[in-house]
Amino acid sequence: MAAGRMNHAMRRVTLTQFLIRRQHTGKINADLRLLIETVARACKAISTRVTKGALADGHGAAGMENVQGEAVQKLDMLSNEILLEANEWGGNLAALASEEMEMPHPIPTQFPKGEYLLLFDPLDGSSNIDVNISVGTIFSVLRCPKMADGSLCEPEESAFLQPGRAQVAAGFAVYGPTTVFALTVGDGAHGFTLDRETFTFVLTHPDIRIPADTAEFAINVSNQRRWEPPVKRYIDECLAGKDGPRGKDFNMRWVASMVADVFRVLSRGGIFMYPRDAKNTNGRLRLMYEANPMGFIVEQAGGAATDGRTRILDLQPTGLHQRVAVILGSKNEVELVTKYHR
Ligand code: AFP
Repeated sequence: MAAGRMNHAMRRVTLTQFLIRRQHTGKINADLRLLIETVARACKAISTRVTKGALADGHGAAGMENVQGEAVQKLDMLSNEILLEANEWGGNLAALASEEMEMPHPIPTQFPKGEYLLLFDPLDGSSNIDVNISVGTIFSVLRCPKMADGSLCEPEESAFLQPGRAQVAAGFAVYGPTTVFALTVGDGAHGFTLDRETFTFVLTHPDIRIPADTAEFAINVSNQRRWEPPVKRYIDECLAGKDGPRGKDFNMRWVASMVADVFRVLSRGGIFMYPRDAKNTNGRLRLMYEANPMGFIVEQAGGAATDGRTRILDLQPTGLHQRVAVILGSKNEVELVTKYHR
């Protein structure tokens, strides 16, 4: 080995190298590789703005509401703009959809269109921005349906309403003490940490595996009085600890940023729950750009994701912004909660 050169095994793998390898093996094509790299580059730009915090004019409300009727944070809108501007000219998308936009965003006529549909929550966990708690970006990639003659269908809302199992790629960035980009293209789940010296994403969490069992649950307990019986039973048993039916003590975490809670589950196991309840009768989280991408990456890491009764990825969407109950993480725990629902 030439003096001073790291051997191949020691050299760090960048996101680009990771994606080029999968293009060479035919797992992904050039358009999908470009799409993922473009989303990752947009996440770096968002990370830079999030890290500036109150030093830039990024904090506080933007003085408007989004389709969910939620007060939009300035960073929400900025993150949405960053993702739109990064992705609309590449020639690989038929349209984009975002939590921040009621209808799909068509590709401007001056740009070529491609076969993919990109959906995202540009800044998830917005209520945590001003208090310096991790937030993130979640994305999902579908193929645009085609007509009988092979031409792309009009990329209106109905083109997006595909079950999560149709996703070709999904992932998220979590802007925390480090910025991590978690990704699946259908052959496992992998994490990349942003090296701020070279400003490149480096593979740090190859082939993530979620332990099938856990002693850690994540739920917003302030909703307890509104939960359905199966959820009440499951959490009560966790709280009963080693003297109860589970025979072991449980720990609790709730960051109120799905990206942070899910990355913890990917990293050390756990069960994350935002069930339907008397107030959130369809759950709080959005199916198309939160539950589906998270469900895909969690399943690819050996975990499970249901709405309490049905596999998330098998749900047939009826609306771009529809909400859904989410129970995901360590397979054996998710199966126990799902059994209680049955
Ligand atoms: P915001 O983006 O409005 O902060 O909501 C974040 C979120 O969609 C998800 O990231 C969290 O898991 C969940 O909502 C937190 O909900 P609660 O604030 O009800 O705990």
